[in-house]
Amino acid sequence: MKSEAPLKEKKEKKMKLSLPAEELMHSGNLACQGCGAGLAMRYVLKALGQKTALCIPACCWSVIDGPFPYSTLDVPIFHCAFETAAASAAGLKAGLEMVGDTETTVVAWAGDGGTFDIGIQALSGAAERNDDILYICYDNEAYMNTGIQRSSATPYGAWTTTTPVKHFKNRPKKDIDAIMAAHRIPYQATASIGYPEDLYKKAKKAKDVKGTRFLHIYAPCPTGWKARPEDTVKFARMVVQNCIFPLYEVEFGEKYTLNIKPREKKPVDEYLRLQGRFHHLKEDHIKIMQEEVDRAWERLLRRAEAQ
Ligand SMILES: Cc1ncc(C[n+]2csc(CCOP(=O)(O)OP(=O)(O)O)c2C)c(N)n1
Ligand code: SF4
Ligand SMILES: [Mg+2]
Repeated sequence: MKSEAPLKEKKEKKMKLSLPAEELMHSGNLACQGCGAGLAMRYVLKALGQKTALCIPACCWSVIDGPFPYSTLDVPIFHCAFETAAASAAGLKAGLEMVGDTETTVVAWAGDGGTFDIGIQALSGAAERNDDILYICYDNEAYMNTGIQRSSATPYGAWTTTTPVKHFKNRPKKDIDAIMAAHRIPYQATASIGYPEDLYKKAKKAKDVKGTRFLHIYAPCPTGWKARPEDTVKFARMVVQNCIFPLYEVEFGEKYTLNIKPREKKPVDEYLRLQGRFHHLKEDHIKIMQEEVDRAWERLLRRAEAQ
């Protein structure tokens, strides 16, 4: 019995996050059980605070928020057309400045489909002009809101309704972070809902930078991944430990900082095994995925260590 008390204490200590208690996102929202996108918004708003305005294009989040006049968020939202998140945010920021508001953080909040594919032209334009916006992509690796279609963020091997098992996706995920780095914007980072403190820190840092900032947040979707809702946070930690989704920052497209270097790099197998979208994969496919992850990880290490 003696050893149980310290063990319990240790467990509770481990679970305690150092994020502010104030919530700008409330219960009663329409996210599915275990939705990573919900957690992403909750953590980001803790960092950005009340003086925030969101531009949200068509995506799960335009539904999660609730039907007008209800809203789960305590900040204003402009629901914009799918391809216009960055342009709408840039316009909103310019408009606010015209009326003397220089403080509000204007955020374009879009899914991977709205970022990697459909909104990439507006995003590239805003980044090239260095418009003063914070662009946040919550990445659930498919077009979820319309029923799980493949996007260019969908990883190799994944099942979606447009990449059925016999024709699973045979192209790798697009490297949006490299594309953004090529724009030499002042600040960009990857983050995961499995590491809330790291995510919070990056959102806070991004808030205070002037110019275009880009946050790419890994946000599992149990519904679209055919996975258990209770595994959402587990996946979001696994991808950092197996280097599928490393956490790093880039300043001006040049200075790479690696935030978490796993002590022991885990293989990708277990992560794949827990998700129905990968159940059809054979050993050879997993080998291809592992090799791709290894190559990308080595590339990132070289960039970060070259500083
Ligand atoms: C121009 C246009 N094309 C297609 C749609 C239909 N549509 C609405 S949401 C959505 C999926 C969005 O996917 P993503 O950006 O990844 O966000 P998620 O739903 O995964 O959160 C699609 C295809 C639309 N609203 N407008
Ligand atoms: S479909 Fe996925 S991303 Fe959309 S609300 Fe449900 S869990 Fe969240
Ligand atoms: Mg998506």
